[in-house]
Amino acid sequence: MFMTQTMRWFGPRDPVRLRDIRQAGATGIVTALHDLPNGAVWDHAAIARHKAMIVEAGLDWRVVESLPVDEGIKTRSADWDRLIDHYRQSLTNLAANGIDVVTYNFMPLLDWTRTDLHWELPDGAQALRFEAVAVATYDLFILKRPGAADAYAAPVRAAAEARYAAMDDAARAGLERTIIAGLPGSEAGFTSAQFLARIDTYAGIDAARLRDNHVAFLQAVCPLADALGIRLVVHPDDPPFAIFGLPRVVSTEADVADLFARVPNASNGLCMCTGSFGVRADNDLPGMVDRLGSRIGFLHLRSVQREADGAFHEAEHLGGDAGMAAVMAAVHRLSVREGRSIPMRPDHGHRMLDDLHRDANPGYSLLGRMRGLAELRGLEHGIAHMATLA
Ligand code: CS2
Ligand code: MN
Repeated sequence: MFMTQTMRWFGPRDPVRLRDIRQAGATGIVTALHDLPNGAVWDHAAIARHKAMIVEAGLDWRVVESLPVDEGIKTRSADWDRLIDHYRQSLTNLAANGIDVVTYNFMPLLDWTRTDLHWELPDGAQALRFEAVAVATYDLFILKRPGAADAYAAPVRAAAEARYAAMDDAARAGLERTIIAGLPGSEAGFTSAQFLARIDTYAGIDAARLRDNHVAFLQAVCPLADALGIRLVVHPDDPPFAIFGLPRVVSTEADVADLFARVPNASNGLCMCTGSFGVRADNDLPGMVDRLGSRIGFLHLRSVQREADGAFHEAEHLGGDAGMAAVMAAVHRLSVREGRSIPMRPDHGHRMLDDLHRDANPGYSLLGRMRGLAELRGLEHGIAHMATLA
């Protein structure tokens, strides 16, 4: 039983076309109704139209990524009931269209965050990179968040100060854009003034409160998802630690194990992202696949290379720190054990070859993802074959 190979598609405006994805060897599509604002109901007809384009191209809409959880749900604001009702209606309409894996995340305000979208590798390809000093530079000197100084050790503050002084206005604006303007697939962008105001909405919400709010959300939607046969899979925090003083509560194996203990419903599942979890050396990725197995409804396979001082960049899929062969062996064991073809995507890829001269969403150019998918597919086939000889 092999994984179901998919790629993410951002809809008709994505420079990568459905036909390209099909030629890359994927059979499934991961997508969302990207034009709708957070909190809106995904109506049946709009889902059906989106699906028809995919089917027309010979592909299958396998996974939703993401059905965004509105900030009002994360903060338990006054319109919580209405927003939950919208979420439930969207799930119902997705199920009616035959879609049964729905990804979401529970990160306050910011979805995935990087500080450099075009970091040049020795071979001339470009990778996404995260640098803690760049975050501190933005936080302390551009955002000027009250209390930010307490969040950084003295050497990081000093490095950030020197960094800021050496940047011209364009470089400062570029850093701001990269951090808060919203990456592809993230749900909203901000200006710094808006971001500061939104950070305030989390003033009384520490990690314990955010966990409670996450549990309340799941308790409100999982019984319906169970009945619809939908797996709701949470994507881990990226990066997997608190930034800008905002709590993050889906960063470790213990975090997700706690979530499954508190909300045991079958629909409460995980998007196992080896890139996001893999930023932390204390996350044992193959062990997580073994132990969380039946909860895993979707796989994001990619690898990061950890660097000094809390920085990391996205490595080749079989390189970096993930230890992809051991992860894949665990995935293979899981799919054999459960007789299940788990949907996967190569997550991000390097910008390389002709894609260096073409527009694409950062992380989502075609050729780097095609390379990653091909390597992962080959690895799985090799592991499956060796298992038959053992
Ligand atoms: C990111 C995230 O993993 C990723 O590629 O693009 O935007 C991810 O899709 C969301 O956090 C899932 O809700
Ligand atoms: Mn991911």
